[in-house]
Amino acid sequence: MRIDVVSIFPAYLSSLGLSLVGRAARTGLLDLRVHDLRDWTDDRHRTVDDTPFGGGAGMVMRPDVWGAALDDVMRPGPGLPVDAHLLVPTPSGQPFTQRLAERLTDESHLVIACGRYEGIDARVAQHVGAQHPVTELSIGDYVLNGGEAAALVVVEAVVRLLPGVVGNPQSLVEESHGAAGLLEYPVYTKPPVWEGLEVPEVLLSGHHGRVARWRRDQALERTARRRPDLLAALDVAALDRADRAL
Ligand code: 6GU
Repeated sequence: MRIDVVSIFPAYLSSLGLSLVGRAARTGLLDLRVHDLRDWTDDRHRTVDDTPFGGGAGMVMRPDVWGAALDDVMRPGPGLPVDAHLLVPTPSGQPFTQRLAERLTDESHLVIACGRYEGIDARVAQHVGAQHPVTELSIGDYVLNGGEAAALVVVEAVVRLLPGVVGNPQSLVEESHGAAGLLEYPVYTKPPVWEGLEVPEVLLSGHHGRVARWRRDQALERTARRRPDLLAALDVAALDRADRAL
């Protein structure tokens, strides 16, 4: 997969060179490139924003600069995948979920446009949308200063799902927001007593059936307490079938 990120703070994205994403890039599973939006300006001050039509506070990012940047970065070329998909992180986007991350793993080329200030002139998404899929997405119901932190989130969530990136694919199966739709159960390691706190007895029992039943109950209880919205969205018949299998 190829991923291009465009930002006025390319250094913000330098952590993508670390850990699992960095290794995926070094081993060739991922072709990751970060660009400075100001490389597409043509004035001495390298201006990327201007005042909003209609008035109001703050500044809006200029369509001409973003248009030039995205026309270049999204253009199919030698060795470049044909259809790039543009992602625009914004608090007014559709929710970024595990399901969306899974769908994005089917893309061969993602381009992430990180806006700042009050956002990017709306015509940029229209212009790119005439040639490419465009998804405006939000990573949660809170406001950030720009799309960079969201771009880090999206890249990590998508890249860890690519074949060969996570060492043990089984660790992708049981996690929170997996297919079961439940939060993950609590986990423990040695020592069995720490600071007077004991690991639940069932986990030391060696009884796989009881362990599986306990974990399932914990996942259900956690989900009910912390995310009743997730529990309400689950298919009751599917829940029952999964329970009877234990
Ligand atoms: Cl994706 N971008 C910005 N700027 N703020 C956000 C966000 C994204 N998601 C939540 N808040």
